[in-house]
Amino acid sequence: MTPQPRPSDATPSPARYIMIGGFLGAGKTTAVSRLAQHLRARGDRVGLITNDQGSHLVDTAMLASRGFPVEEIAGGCFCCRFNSLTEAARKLSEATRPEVFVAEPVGSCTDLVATVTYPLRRLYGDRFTIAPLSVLIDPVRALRLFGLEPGGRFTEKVAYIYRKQLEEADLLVINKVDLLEAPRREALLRRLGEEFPGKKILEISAREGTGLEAWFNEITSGTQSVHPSMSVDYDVYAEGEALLGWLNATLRLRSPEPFDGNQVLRDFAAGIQGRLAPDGVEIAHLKMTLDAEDGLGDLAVLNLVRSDYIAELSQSASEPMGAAELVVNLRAEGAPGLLEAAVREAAARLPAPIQSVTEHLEHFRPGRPVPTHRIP
Ligand SMILES: Nc1nc2c(ncn2[C@@H]2O[C@H](COP(=O)(O)OP(=O)(O)O)[C@@H](O)[C@H]2O)c(=O)[nH]1
Ligand SMILES: [Mg+2]
Repeated sequence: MTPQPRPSDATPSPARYIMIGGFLGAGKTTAVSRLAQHLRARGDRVGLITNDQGSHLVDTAMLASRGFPVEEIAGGCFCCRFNSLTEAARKLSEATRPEVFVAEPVGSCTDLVATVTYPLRRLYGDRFTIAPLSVLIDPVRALRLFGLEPGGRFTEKVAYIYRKQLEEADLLVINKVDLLEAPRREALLRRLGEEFPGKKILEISAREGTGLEAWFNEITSGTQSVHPSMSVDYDVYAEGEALLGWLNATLRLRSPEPFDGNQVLRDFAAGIQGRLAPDGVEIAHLKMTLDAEDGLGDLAVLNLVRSDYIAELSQSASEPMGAAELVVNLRAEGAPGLLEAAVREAAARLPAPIQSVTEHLEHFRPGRPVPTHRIP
């Protein structure tokens, strides 16, 4: 008698692959977390894939702390480490067989359709259904980039990458609408409509949860339409990426007297900000966590997404701490050596009796992007 296949032996139906792009600080991780919660609540198994040029990531730790299966691809982008992406999906499949993968690419990457989603479809079309590519927009950053508002901005080659990200989007998703009054919102909508005619534009606040329903519908039910890939000048792209400095550091703080971790984190960010400002270094994203190693294991999380903005504590520690691990992820348009000096000076200025030891510090400029595959 021929054994009947059990349901688990049947060829699994393709998993959905959702990619949420957008420049550094646009709100990708916040949105990924929201989407993952939404999918889990409706009963889907989800697997998250994070990606960065460095290692020791705040994002991965934050998503994992919410109980989601996460694989991190460190040390290079999806497009240049395509096999690591499929390997990450395989590992997640082995562990939890996700029905939906949600991937967050590096915020300084573009050309993701030609180098990631088209190759995925061509090589693994039986395993993945590809959702439309969303590109998240920080509206204040965008208003400045389009010259609609004054304020600190990136130089031309970094702005080239930013525009290319928007150009290849299937869905332009203006995030952080809670920050904008109607006239600024309308000005940005008008400009995006002129620059990218016919493109679908959505408005959300990943933080407050507004507009998410309509967006989630698009990415959980639609599929990416196929059209010729956009043209990209890889010399300009590489030069733009190389203008960005990247720093990841882990410091261990100790104090014989308990200290206010939230204040220490704020002062540390202000120290970095103050040190970089005179050199005209535009901060793209500074993320820090302070993880208490005593007491309740409190965690404080800080974010800063522009040089002239105020650092925000998205999560506060509830008790004073005496020992903690400080993780710093800093991405800015400036020399990596300057970023290092700013972090070291902030550490040297920690108030007595706090002592710090730097356990890990890497700083670099991303190398030239060389995609594993590119489908024109
Ligand atoms: N005001 C506001 N801030 C947001 C929103 N979404 C994300 N942020 C903040 O933007 C900063 C960067 O968010 P993150 O998700 O880490 O961005 P990523 O670099 O694109 O992954 C954090 O301080 C977030 O709390 C939003 O809808 N409104
Ligand atoms: Mg992120």
